[in-house]
Amino acid sequence: MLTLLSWFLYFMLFFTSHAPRSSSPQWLRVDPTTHTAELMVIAHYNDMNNGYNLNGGYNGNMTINIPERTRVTVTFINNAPHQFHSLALIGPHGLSARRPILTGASISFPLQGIAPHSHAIFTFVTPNRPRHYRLACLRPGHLGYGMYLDLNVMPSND
Ligand SMILES: [Cu+2]
Repeated sequence: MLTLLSWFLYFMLFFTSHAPRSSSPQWLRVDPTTHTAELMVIAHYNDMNNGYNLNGGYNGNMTINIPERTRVTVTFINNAPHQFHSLALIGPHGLSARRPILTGASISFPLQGIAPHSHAIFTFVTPNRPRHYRLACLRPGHLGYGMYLDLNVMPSND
C-alpha cells in the first residue's frame, strides 16, 4: 500500500506539469564542490500553453534555483514539431528583451532560434549574489505569449 502511494506521488511529481509555481529540481544537477551545474530546458515539452512552454512551464509558473558563482551548462532542446524556439537568460521584468543579460547566457541567435528537433548548448556563470532572472524564448512574440520560466540565483553556503 505504501509502495503504491509512493509511485503515485512520484508520478504526480514528475509528470504533472501544470502545478502552479512549481520548482523543478529534476531539470537541474548542481555540483557544489566544483561550482558547476547542468540544466536541461526543452521547448514545447508538452501541450501546455499551446506548446509555447519550457519544460512544461510558462508565464513564470515554474522556477529554477541555481546557486551563486556557478558555471551553468545549459542544454536546450527544441521539441516543437514545426516552430523555431530559442532560449536566453533575461531580466525579471518586461516582455521586450532582445539579448541575454549575462555574457554567454543564450543560444547563438536568440531572436532566430533553433529549428524543430535540434539542440544547442551554452554556458554562463551566475553572479556572486542572489538575483532574479527569467529564462525565455526570444523569438518575436513568444515571450509575450508567456514562454518563460523564473530563474533565481540563490546564496551558497560557502
Ligand atoms: Cu519560442
